[in-house]
Amino acid sequence: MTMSTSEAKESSSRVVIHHLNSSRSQRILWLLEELDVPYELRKYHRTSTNTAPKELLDISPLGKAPVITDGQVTLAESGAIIEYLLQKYDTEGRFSTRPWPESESGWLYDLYFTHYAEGSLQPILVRRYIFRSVPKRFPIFLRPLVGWTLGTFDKRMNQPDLEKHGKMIEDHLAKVNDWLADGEAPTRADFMMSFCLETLLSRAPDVVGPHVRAYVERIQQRPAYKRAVEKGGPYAYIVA
Ligand SMILES: N[C@@H](CCC(=O)N[C@@H](CS)C(=O)NCC(=O)O)C(=O)O
Repeated sequence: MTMSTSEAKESSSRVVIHHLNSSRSQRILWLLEELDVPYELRKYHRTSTNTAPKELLDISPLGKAPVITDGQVTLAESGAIIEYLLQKYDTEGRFSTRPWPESESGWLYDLYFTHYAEGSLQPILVRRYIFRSVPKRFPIFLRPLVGWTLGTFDKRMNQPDLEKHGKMIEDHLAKVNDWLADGEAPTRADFMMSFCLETLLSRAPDVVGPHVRAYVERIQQRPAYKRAVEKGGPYAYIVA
């Protein structure tokens, strides 16, 4: 799956991003545009059931997006990809926080939100998506019953969680400058959280406060982000 860092640094490769429409790989496209490194974009389209096409299984064993290749490196998992690209290509540290303990709070915010994105927030959003989409897979006469049952679970399980998460992120964004780590440029936490907050806006707009909305708009207004959308193709989570 991977190779050693020294081998990776030595290879004079070109990054290939395997991009699935309206997916987490938008994060990676945005980062690549910000980094301004040459890359090759390979596009994949979701199937009629919204899953990834089988071709992605030829790239990595789980068949999910995003995946990158860079010389002999093949790497999946958006958090890992973001760390890898920053480590290798952000040589001036434009998208890094100052390290601990020089910048105690920014570093900790960056650490926290980087892991929180896929570890805590996105699973609830996926759960909500599943609860809402599963009824459509049932025979038409069963849909109202399944829809009502899952809707009840969604209200009891997901809604209270989403309200707490929405408030926590809103409170955080209200006290920092433009970016989660309180710096002047986005950091890995912002690249990770971008997709989560775009999907939060789409799936739970009632829990989204004004700072979160402004933050998503700020991301989507960035020239690099706009280029990423232009190149990546239609993206379901544009708000700005
Ligand atoms: N935690 C992984 C999640 C990867 C993932 O589930 N990707 C979705 C796209 S947002 C996917 O490939 N879905 C299609 C499928 O499951 O078939 C990451 O952050 O990269």
